[in-house]
Amino acid sequence: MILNMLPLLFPGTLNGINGLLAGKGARMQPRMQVLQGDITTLEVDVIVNAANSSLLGGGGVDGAIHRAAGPALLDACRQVRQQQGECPPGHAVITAAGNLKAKAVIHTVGPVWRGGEENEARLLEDAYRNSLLLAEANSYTSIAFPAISTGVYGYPKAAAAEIAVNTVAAHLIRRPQLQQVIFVCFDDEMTQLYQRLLTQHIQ
Ligand code: AR6
Repeated sequence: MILNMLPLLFPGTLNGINGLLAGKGARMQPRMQVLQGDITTLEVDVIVNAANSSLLGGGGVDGAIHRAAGPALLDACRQVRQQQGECPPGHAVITAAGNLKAKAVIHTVGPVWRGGEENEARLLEDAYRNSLLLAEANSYTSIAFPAISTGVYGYPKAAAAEIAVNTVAAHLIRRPQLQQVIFVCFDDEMTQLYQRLLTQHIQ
């Protein structure tokens, strides 16, 4: 269940405003939004899974997505594994979504936090960017992200949120296809971090 909806503008610069709004005139909507709740309940084209390289499930949001999607999702992940092997950090793959309301699941692997000197920031950016590109390549227009790497993988929350917002904003300004990108936060702390980041960019 979505606990709280906090749509926020993130124009960045004046030139960026048109790049970060969907629709025209009075109907313009922010293309980036923050929601607090369970990502598995969302009715968007794509939900992103914070997976591990095996693609065969795990705990956290990965476990929740597999539970909600049912065994068809694991079967689909196994097929991807057979075809292309493990998914390295920063990469992304797409599958059908089983019983979820979403049409597809993009499984991306964030970096394990090892103190910040092991290319973690670049890998986290890659995870967001490759997920966006894969959604576009499959003609989808809406996508929801969890806060990749900020649970079991231990990435500091504030730094991860900044990378998430900056990477998505830079992408959307250049590319018109994705009309809605939702950052789904599971707890109050993460929600406030995203809210603050988006609000700062409005000023
Ligand atoms: N909806 C939205 N966000 C959620 C949900 C949910 N249902 N459940 C948890 N979160 P994590 P990681 C948030 O640990 O750090 C798995 O075992 C959570 O509060 O799921 O990338 C994989 O198989 C946190 O902010 O992912 C990998 O082995 C965020 O999702 C490993 O964990 C990510 O936490 C990946 O670790």
